[in-house]
Amino acid sequence: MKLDRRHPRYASLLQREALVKGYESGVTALAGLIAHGRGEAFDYLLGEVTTPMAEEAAEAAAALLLLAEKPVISVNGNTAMLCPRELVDLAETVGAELEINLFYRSEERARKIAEILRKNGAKEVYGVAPENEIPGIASLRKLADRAMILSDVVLVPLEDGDRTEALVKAGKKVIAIDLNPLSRTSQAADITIVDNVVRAVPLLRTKAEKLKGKKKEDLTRILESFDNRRNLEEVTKHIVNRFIS
Ligand code: PTJ
Repeated sequence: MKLDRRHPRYASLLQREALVKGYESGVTALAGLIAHGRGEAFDYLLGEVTTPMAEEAAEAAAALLLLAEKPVISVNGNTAMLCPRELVDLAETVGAELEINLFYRSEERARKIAEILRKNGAKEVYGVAPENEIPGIASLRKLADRAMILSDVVLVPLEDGDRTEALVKAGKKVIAIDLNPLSRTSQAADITIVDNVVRAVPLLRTKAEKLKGKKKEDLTRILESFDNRRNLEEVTKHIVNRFIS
């Protein structure tokens, strides 16, 4: 179907179309479409814009990624369709590895996602045939490649609570991107950017570009002044206020 740019929900329709295409080509899980619908509902409540709270969280996240020694960006079937180029560009800006991690894992899906990332400029992609495990995860999300095992900071866009909690337990700093401020992932992460991945990933890169020349002490100061709990409370209040006003 040809989408009309003047349609008031053009951006949203584009995302839906990308995910439907992803499902038809075996990249996105069927449940990924449902997960996106839940995300859309929260995005609607946020006004489909990046809030000042998300800006603040993205700045802290960019500082953390730049301070990291071995950062990793986790990629699944939704993000591979929604923002592949942006993920690759962000990885390059902050010196992170890209690792595929799937809830509905099959090697074929992982290979297709790796192919998409490579087409978008990734030189190395981890997670196609992972041989290690992160303890404490009931699903196949437990599988981890070398990059994830060695990582100190992990960016998890569209994650489930189990793995977020397990990664924190394994001593990693976790940055989540999740439109639902109440999800277990949002609550368990060290930094949560409550925003749509299609806006949050490029925003993170812009913030990282701006902070790249800063001294370690300045980055640490940005990080230490960020309070995830307070940020999540402010986002939740923002949603409630939009509802009642
Ligand atoms: O590709 P796979 O096999 O790893 O499967 C991926 C899904 C998405 C099915 C899997 O990760 C899953 O079940 O996710 P959940 O537990 O439904 O969580 C998805 C979370 O992401 C929810 O809190 C949604 O609100 C949020 N979300 C959905 N779409 C977006 C989003 N957050 C940011 N941007 C989005 N576009």
